Amino acid sequence: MAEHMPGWFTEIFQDQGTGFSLAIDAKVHEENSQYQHIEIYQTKTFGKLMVLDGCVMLTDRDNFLYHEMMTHPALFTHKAPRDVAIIGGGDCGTLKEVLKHPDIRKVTQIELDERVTRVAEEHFPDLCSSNDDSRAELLFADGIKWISDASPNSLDLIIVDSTDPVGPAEGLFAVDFYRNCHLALREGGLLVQQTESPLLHADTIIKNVHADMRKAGFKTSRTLPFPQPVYPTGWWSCTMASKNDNVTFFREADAAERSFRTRYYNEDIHRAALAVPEFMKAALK
Ligand code: AAT
Repeated sequence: MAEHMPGWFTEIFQDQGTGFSLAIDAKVHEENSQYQHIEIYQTKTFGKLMVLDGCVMLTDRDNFLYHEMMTHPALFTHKAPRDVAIIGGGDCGTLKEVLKHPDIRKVTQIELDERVTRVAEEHFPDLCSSNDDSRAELLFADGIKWISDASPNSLDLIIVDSTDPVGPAEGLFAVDFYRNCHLALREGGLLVQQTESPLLHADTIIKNVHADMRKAGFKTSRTLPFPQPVYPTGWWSCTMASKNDNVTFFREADAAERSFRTRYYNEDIHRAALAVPEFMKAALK
């Protein structure tokens, strides 16, 4: 949903009876790509804002919360991650966080819409600052198809940094997709996916994601909540599943001694994010 009051960008969540607004200075870019309507705004207090089909994707100010939680918990849960695939994530913020881990050998990003990446390169240069890393490969294709063609036992971690489960991202929230991920992962492999708002979606999307991941053969799964002020309810989640290990154990000492800077993630945040609120326990029973 577009602007309502002059000088403000507002996203209305019609079904939930809520909305989120940011004061803006100007719309600095707008285009219709082959796949979606892309807008960039200069906000007054959150830096730049990217909007796809009327839905907030990210801002300069708070994207570190999401991108750090989509990456570091999984990377410190896996015993020795080397080869990573990111599905979606065209703004390259997830890619940048993964590449902070020195032992990563290769990261393949499969984004549907090349224009998202090109626009991010121009307006979010900081997020794209690792795109030239020799370990990164940027592909522009449908992640659902890509994973169905991936070699078995070729990946340690798959990160699904996609839009909401409608349109092109719908098939990323499906048991067939998870089966293909399971096949592409090596022993000890992990899948992590953005899974919407715990408050709004525990009984629906999140519950189904767990059931479908288990159906596809994943042994354990856990939803980690984290704050994300610009997404509906301001409270978001990722769900992590393991091919054969317990996702609630992680390399705590390595997380504590990490060789790179983070702004949200640390070993205490990781431990805290593994705690399951009572209503989530009830929803996932
Ligand atoms: N890093 C936070 C931003 C995103 S954008 C998600 C990306 O997923 C978009 O660029 C979109 O083009 C891409 N995408 C959607 N479907 C597919 C697909 N099938 N294959 C590959 N890429 C895809 C996440 C925002 C979360 C929104 C929360 N409300």
